[in-house]
Amino acid sequence: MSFRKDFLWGAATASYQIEGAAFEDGKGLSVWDRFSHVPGKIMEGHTGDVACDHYHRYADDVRLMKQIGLQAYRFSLCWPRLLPEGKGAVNRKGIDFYNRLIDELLKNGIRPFVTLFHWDYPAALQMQGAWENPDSAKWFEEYAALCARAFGDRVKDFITLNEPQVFHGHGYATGFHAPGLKLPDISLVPMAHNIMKAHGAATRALRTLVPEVRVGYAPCANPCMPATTAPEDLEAARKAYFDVSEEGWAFSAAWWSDPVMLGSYPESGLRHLEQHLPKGWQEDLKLICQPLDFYGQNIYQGRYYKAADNALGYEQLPLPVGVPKTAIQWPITPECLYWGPRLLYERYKTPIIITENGLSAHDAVSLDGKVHDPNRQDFLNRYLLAYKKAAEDGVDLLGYFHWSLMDNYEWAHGYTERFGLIHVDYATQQRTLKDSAYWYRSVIESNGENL
Ligand code: IFM
Repeated sequence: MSFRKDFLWGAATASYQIEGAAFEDGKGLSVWDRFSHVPGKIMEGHTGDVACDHYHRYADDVRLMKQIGLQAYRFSLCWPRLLPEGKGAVNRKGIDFYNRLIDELLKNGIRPFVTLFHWDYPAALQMQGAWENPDSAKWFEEYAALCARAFGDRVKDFITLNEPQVFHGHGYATGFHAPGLKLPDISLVPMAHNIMKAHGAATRALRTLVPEVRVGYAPCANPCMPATTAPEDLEAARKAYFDVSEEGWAFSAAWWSDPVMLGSYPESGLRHLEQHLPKGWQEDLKLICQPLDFYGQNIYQGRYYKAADNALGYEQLPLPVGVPKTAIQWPITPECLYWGPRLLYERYKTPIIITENGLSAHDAVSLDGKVHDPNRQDFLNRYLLAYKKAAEDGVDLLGYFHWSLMDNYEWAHGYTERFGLIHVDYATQQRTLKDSAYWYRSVIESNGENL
């Protein structure tokens, strides 16, 4: 067995990273509109005010997607573009923009996958405590219902949240991302709980309002991989992947997925964190754990583990000296696209879609006018081979979304990292398909047989 016949090949983006038009057509402010303007927060002081100007160039961008042969396109909606205050009055021009984009995609035979939230939280709701507010799940549910009513006649694939670990962890614990706060666990734990309630409430709304909807969730967490083929090392990797420690809980896999997928918090985490959960948290698990059609997962890198004679029963191995790295310094570990899906499928028993995977490189347009990125092609080839092996070993894989369709605003790194299949010259907004985009097209055409 290889990739299934109806396997979906796509690429992904997110609103703040590409849209621009930050202050146009009635859009409200997001926490990123504010944070990116705070001196010292973002490399070289870059902001997403203009980004890739996709808001105005969406039709050209869909043409490029078509040229790459994409079957699906994953993008996110900017919540305050639709609801400038986060709730209440709707911005018609925001709805119109996404309608134009969705129609253009469908006209070109590209299936839209809509992410409701990829980090550009309404600034107006931030002023009311954001995810710490007990009403936050209700606000998100109302927003999801608006999106369902506006787009659900044509969009059937929805993802509730992108990488809750990162917008919660970097937004509210390390302060590296918007809104830039550093809160203690007594605030962070109930906030994470509310975020998962929001996921559940939005899923319920989508199911009620969109006939034949398919709903997924897109968390992340670096897979733990066994260092050898010994069964005890496999068990060590499994345990390391799903254990939740007191220090590492906010970026862990299981704290953010067990409640959503299994309807329970992992015991290893409860030992340290139950004290901070809101009263009646057990009751909320019913709302949090809604049936899902697919389990999305963003995977870029993994770490090796072996069995150890210590309290945990495992230990992490250092990566080899000189391990290849991407421009952003993430190690290249292709096997994570085998072990991640395999161990997640074993635990959650839900079909998997890789909702993000890719690499940053410091790509440039060469004298011949092309963008030569053999490193991206090699990275993709290796990772996709590992992913294919997971399919061959029985993991139910529905699709793959490359991160990203085009170079874009890499959050605190500004425009200094390039993750795209399409090169963007930010001064002129000129797009150039990279060599890897043409190669990805051949992967799509052969459904991965040319890997
Ligand atoms: O650019 C981000 C994306 O927004 C979320 N996942 C990781 C990508 C690369 O850092």
